Amino acid sequence: MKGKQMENDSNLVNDLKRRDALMTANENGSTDCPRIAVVGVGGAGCNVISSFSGRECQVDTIAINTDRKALEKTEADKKIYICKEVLKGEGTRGDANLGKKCAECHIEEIRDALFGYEYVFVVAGLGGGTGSGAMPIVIDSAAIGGAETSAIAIKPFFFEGERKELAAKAYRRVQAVCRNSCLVDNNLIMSLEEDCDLNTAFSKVNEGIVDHIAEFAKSVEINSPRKKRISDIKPSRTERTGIIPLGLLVCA
Ligand SMILES: Nc1nc2c(ncn2[C@@H]2O[C@H](COP(=O)(O)OP(=O)(O)OP(=O)(O)O)[C@@H](O)[C@H]2O)c(=O)[nH]1
Ligand SMILES: [Mg+2]
Repeated sequence: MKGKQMENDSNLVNDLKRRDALMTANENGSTDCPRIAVVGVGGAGCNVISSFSGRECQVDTIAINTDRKALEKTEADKKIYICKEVLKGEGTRGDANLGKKCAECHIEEIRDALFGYEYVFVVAGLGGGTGSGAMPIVIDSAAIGGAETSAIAIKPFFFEGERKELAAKAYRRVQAVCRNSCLVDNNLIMSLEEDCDLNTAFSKVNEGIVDHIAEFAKSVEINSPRKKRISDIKPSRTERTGIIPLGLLVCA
């Protein structure tokens, strides 16, 4: 009981420290505009984050992974390696419990990175271990820091076997912590694009996600300081330009 009390006290002290840091930032005038972060979790999430590189988009990108090499290759404003105490840097090899444990071990680092954002998008591929296990923890951390959160979860291909069931379970855990969640189905790209190899399919889906978030960031910039809601931008299904609109890839 005493231990629990000490843990609560220490969480409170950390929250107060974060709030102080945020107020100092505000006094310096550095957070005038609503701040948006996009967090990629696991391999697919980090690939989406790299796809922001070179795009005119007013967001901070944060990559979180248990796979050291994949994280090194990711292009992001901030990287959080969540494997130090639990694994050896090679990912979880499909174990969502390990993915969850890794995120919990680094919860303070994740909360600090997400504190003070108005909007946080969390993106991950489901069916593996890191994204499936860590995504709900990351969403929760962003919400604790005061952000409105949106989850963009990627559903694996039909041919990926048991990953489909793991992904379905993981998505239920995501929905339990995030009202604004959508499931982007990798399979749908195959019905829209003929002769699409795996890497092309991945990058088209990833670009669709980047476009969707960029559209939101732009509308926040235009409407600022009037408060926008993430739920105002439903993935659109109508237009079809060079890149596939996210709405065409979202399943129920
Ligand atoms: N759209 C898209 N989907 C991807 C990409 N990479 C992987 N996926 C999908 O995401 C699912 C999860 O894979 P990863 O993200 O690599 O898994 P992880 O979260 O890193 O998990 P572990 O490596 O097992 O710890 C896969 O089954 C693929 O269907 C990508 O770049 N784009
Ligand atoms: Mg991985």
